[in-house]
Amino acid sequence: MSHHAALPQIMGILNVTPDSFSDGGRFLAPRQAIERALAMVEEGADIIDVGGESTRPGAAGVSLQEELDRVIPVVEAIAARVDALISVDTSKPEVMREACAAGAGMINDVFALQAPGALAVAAGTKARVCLMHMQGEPRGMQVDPRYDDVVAEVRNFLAARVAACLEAGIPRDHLVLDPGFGFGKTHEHNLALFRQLPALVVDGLPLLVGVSRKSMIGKMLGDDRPPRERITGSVAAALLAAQRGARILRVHDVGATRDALRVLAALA
Ligand code: 7PJ
Repeated sequence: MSHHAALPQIMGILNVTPDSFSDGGRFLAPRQAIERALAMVEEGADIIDVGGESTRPGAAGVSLQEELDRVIPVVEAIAARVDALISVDTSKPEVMREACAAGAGMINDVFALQAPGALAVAAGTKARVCLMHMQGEPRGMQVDPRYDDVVAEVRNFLAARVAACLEAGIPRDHLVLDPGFGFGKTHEHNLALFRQLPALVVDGLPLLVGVSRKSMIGKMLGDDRPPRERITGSVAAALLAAQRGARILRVHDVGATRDALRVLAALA
């Protein structure tokens, strides 16, 4: 047993947006969001990722006040009730600061702290930081993504963002890296990144993988079934990511993912 690598942590997705593609609107009210967070912790979530801005392809941005109003009450309420790590999925420095003050211990930023002021705000918290790669911005990112060498380019971007974080004073052991599946990538780009996951590790930093219910899973299943019918495929991909060294799995379906990881741990 002891020679086995530790199982990855499970990050449960808590959308507090009215327009999120996978469970749109269902968890908007704080009370429902809190119930959902408690249920995910019960199912085995180590981290709860609270997001108030949809980053689905084509999504429009949300105002600062709207995002604060969605996210902060939920972070506060969850922090008071569970000891899972609370992550805030945002690109706005003000939301990062307020969420951390309200009890978040992780900043999950699909823009990898590139917004003006984000590096300084993150450095001023004690939070872990997930740096994700995205080509372009959500509104147009899936129009015609192109790379010469997607693995090298994603890795180089992440390495540059690590350097920027260290320069800003964020401790190295707070950093997590993420190739950003589906963010400015074709299906072939996503497959190349997934197959070469270990090549994306920079300085031994942990990788987060988020493929849950995404269109890349839908494509592999050979039809255009809706996100809620991609659960089994998503769990299969999560298992493979775990075997390839992912340290955090960002998922909608916490209980199913936990069961699969337990089987993996027993049989690996
Ligand atoms: C990701 C994310 C991801 C990280 C979203 C969705 C789209 N954050 N936020 N990684 N995806 N770090 O959940 O399908 O892959 S929103």
